[in-house]
Amino acid sequence: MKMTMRWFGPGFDPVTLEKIRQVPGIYGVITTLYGKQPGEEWKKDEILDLKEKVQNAGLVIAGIESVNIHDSIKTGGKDRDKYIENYIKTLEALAQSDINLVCYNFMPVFDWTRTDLAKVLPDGSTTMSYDQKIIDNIDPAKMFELIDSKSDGFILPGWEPQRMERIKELFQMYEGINEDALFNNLVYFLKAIKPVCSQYGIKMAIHPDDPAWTVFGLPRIVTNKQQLLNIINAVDNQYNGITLCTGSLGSNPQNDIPDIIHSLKGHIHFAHVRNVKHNSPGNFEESAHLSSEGSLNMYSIMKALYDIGFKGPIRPDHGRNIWGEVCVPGYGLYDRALGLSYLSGLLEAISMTNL
Ligand code: DNO
Repeated sequence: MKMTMRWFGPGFDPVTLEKIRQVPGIYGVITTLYGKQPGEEWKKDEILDLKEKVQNAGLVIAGIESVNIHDSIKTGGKDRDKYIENYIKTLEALAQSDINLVCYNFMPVFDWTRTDLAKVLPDGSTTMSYDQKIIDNIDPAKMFELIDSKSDGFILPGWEPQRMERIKELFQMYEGINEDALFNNLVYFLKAIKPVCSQYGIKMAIHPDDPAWTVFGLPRIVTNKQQLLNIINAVDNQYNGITLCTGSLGSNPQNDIPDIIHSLKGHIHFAHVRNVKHNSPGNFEESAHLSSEGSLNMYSIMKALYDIGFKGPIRPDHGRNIWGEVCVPGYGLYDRALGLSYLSGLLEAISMTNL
């Protein structure tokens, strides 16, 4: 497995590449052109420029998170082919820059959703949390204001202000789109990009919906083992894979993550490994990575990844905010570095006892 950390890129991330480089065991970063809007084409020179910055810091780009999908593709809108064409050009430009892993999601309107970005924990650190009762009683536009007001001025992935200005219009686009329609639109997209992925060996890794259930009445199609298998089986090709995100899938206690890992063997292209603490049904928070701190058994998760022979990029995910760091919520250096070291330790112990 290749240990990586997410980096939002110059001008967006207060964590520098130089600092990431000093995390022991680090292989590379997972990054993106953060300023790009969904549907916009990425040019090769912009990608190469980003790549050079990463290489100059002694790291590599291990994958892109994310190339976001335009809502017209998700809703099967009349101009979806135009946006798919742009997506294909972007994939070509990435492959021609030797980048062949792309994480994306197919969540309607919002990316991941939290109701508090800075819940205070007993040790004085803060973390992101989710409470379904708040979602059930808030208008989505108000939800954005709440998130935005607590983001310390940083732009959160999927909650970009330009996008949220259009929230009413976005909700209208999804009127009449049920789970079947959303799924068919995903399959249409995957079939359309299949030739370019096959030609260049590009691995597409769909990210699970977070939380792993319906929010604001919007359809969700990536929340459990069966839905993940449906996606893999619909377009069976090596390029069509998943991002195994333990925190997203783990938001639902019904999801048995080691079982999902074994069932998806050969289709996991990328892994986000973090813990989550279930407080009550529909209420959870993002704990520190250790098994003892949350509800997931992190040893079993790492062991399952090891046992299926997963060799791809893996990264710690959302961390708590500790030691007064000023950072993108969930993406400070300190707690993620602790998480990475912990995951590396688990992996070292697992591989040594399996020699
Ligand atoms: C949250 C992330 C997601 C993820 C996208 C992938 O912090 O895990 O924003 O990057 O859903 O497209």
